[in-house]
Amino acid sequence: MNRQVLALAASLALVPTGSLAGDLRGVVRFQGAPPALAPIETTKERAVCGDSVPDEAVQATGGMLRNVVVVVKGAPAPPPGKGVLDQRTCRYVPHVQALPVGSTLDVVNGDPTLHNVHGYLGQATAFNLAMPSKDARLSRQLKKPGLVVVRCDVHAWMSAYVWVVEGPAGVTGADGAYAIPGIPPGTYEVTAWHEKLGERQGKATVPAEGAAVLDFAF
Ligand SMILES: [Cu+2]
Repeated sequence: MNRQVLALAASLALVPTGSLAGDLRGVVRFQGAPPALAPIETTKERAVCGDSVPDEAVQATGGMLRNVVVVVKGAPAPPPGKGVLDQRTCRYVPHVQALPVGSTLDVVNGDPTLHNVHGYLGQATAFNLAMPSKDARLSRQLKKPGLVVVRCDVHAWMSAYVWVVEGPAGVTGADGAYAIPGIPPGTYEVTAWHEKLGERQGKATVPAEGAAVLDFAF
């Protein structure tokens, strides 16, 4: 091997192989007294839906905010995966989720009644699925990035949010915490989104090993 080839081989050995990756984690706090949201009264099919469903718009317990979507901009998206959107007693479960672009969403009807699952990407219809029977299951590929707002054309109170993301993402749990693994080392802009409270921006430097911590407050 001549010198040039050796130098090339040495430089290639320094190229990250993708195995170097850190995590981003943190908590999202809710400042002030959380709003007392009254249950939403159902208006039909109470045998299936119950008399009311919880208002899930702002879920803050102990100062920690649930259902915030945290997205790392500029980092490669994880490979497409699979998400599930279930319908239980005329609610969507989960209420908020984030999936890499290209993922498949399995929509399940857990209720013995007709739900019409209507997903909007902006003003456009992303999917529109009539699901008349219990345990019906339909799959749709989420080909375009963006926020898909899901509504039921039968039960006006039903809503869910599916973020189709182009970067690594996580959603806060009831404890307000999120964790996003497998991010290549670097400095990134990070966005935190909440369905009612809007967006917050942050910046994080993810190490090659271990975790960066980035907290948000709404
Ligand atoms: Cu419905």
